[in-house]
Amino acid sequence: MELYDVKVAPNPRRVRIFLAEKGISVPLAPLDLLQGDQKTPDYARINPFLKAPALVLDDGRVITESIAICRHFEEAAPEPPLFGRTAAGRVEVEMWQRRVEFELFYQVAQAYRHTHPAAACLEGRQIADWADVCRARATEAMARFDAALDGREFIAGDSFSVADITGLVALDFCRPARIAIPPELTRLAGWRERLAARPSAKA
Ligand SMILES: N[C@@H](CCC(=O)N[C@@H](CS)C(=O)NCC(=O)O)C(=O)O
Repeated sequence: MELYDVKVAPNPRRVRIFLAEKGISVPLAPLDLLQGDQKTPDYARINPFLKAPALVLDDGRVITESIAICRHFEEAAPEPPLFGRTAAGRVEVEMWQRRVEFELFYQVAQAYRHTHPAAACLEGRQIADWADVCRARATEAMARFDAALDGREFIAGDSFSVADITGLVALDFCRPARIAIPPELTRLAGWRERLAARPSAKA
């Protein structure tokens, strides 16, 4: 088994944090996106969508998409459950995972990709106006997550989940995306601090 990984990129980090929470160790195959490792013919055979991470299993199957890779490890090692323990819990985690991914993480990533000089080689054409739209959407979403965190330790309820992992990665990526976290969103800031304090955050 081998996990194609990028040390500085947020999607591969989601998988590394997930693995750290599960206590699973997987050999990593590092890619350098700025050198174009994801666009080589060899990597295109692994992931035709030219993105990282990608997990190659011992039987040759390939899993891409961070959440699908996390799901693979959840099925292989159910404890601790990071996709919810009960039926209702799994529904709740799915809902929040998708909300965090599309309302926050995607917006932050797009703002980064359309403004940061280092991302020019990834995006081809950077559109500053689109980055502004995404920044505004990310900031609006932050206020909604802040409200949702009222009385909650974790975004999907009482237990840490994959939705929290996506949230931490998204909030940490605000820095290179040049998105400020509004200081009045104290519940959001507290959530981030709690997640960042977990040993897995260093993965
Ligand atoms: N939906 C995919 C997104 C993967 C993705 O966008 N990965 C980025 C790194 S965070 C990448 O490989 N970018 C390379 C490129 O855009 O050329 C997932 O969840 O894994």
